[in-house]
Amino acid sequence: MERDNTIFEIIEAEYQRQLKGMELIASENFVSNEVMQAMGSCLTNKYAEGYSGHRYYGGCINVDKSETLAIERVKRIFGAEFANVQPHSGAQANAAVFFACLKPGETFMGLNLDHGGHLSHGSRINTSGLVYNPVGYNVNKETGRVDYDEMESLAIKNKPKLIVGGASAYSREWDYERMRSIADKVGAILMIDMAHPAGLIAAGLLKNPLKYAHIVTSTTHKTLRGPRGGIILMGKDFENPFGKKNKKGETLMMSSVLNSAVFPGIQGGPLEHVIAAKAVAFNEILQPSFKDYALQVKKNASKLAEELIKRGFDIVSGGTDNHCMLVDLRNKYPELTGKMAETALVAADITANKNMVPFDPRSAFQTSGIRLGTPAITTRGAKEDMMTLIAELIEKVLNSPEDEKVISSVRAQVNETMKDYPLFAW
Ligand code: DSN
Repeated sequence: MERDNTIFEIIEAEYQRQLKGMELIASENFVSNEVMQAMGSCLTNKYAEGYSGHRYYGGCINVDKSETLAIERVKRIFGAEFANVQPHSGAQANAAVFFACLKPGETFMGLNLDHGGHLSHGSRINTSGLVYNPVGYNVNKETGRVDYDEMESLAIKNKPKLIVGGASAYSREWDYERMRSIADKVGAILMIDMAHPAGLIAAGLLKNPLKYAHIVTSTTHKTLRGPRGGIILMGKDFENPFGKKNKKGETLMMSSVLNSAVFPGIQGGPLEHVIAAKAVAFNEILQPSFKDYALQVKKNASKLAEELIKRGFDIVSGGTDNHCMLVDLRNKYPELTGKMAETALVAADITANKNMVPFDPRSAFQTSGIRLGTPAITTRGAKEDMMTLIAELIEKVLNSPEDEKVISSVRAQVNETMKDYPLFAW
């Protein structure tokens, strides 16, 4: 059979795009060669429905070992008593927790999408918002931070069975302790989706939600710098409070309810090649160099926010505690939408995404903001000095978003600069 050049040419073009550009999408990163090799391995050929030692297929001796290793390593990283490494993505991990904790129509709470929340936390166009009954909480208009007083009064009023914390576009630390006390007050399960800051949590630079939440979910490909996928963790296992029992009439532990919710609840065969790649990434996270990396991600984000503020940009909440920030463009460029900004920046090989800002008068397709993050550019070896350059280049492009000459000169500078930075520098 002839080589499928068409697709490999597309892959090569994408590789060149990643190599030449400045990657500022807050949820992206670059994996190591070993993570890539595990993902592109023969493990993709194997069916392994079930869990290690209890599979529905023969020949699982090797994938049993690699899945067990992934579980042991991720438990060590976060101090977890339980881990499920099979979710195909963060949204699948969340869907499994919802399936385990809620019946159709039951109420849960999550941060509203247009205040930084995630589609799978109750958007009306996602199963979370279609099958269950979401009640959204918000950030405070003045501070740009989660309004825990509003969360508490909404919880008392709506009696949710599940309260979800975590976000897609939120640059501040969470008050997990307060959330747990709200959840306990109304008898709800507390689930934290730490997908965005998980790498900084792994490095001990942000609070560990496993100490406060009943259940924690994450992706593995953002700040954790692993393959695209999801995980579910618990700091401590507990008897499920929903009265779910096994055939002998014994109350099931939550770990067992969660495992069944992932498989056979919402997924079939696990992606064992991706699970092996998760194990490789978890081993990288356990090395001392990961802490240096995570610290640099945080320093770079603070520096980028500071440099943008110096140039008159508004950052929602006035700064960042983690790897990302939301830039509200309305003050500096009243006519410029997030969509226009994204298009102009991408044309200059600076990749970022448009994002709604809290209380945004524009739609999700236009938006008034852009979201920036430093995980990927830091993997390439960027330090604080590059953040000053990035802020300068962003301002230059957004001052003249339709000026081809400006855009091509910035693009040339970006491409020249990135020649000295490999995709994976750590
Ligand atoms: N789409 C991801 C993000 O960009 O934050 C979340 O799943």
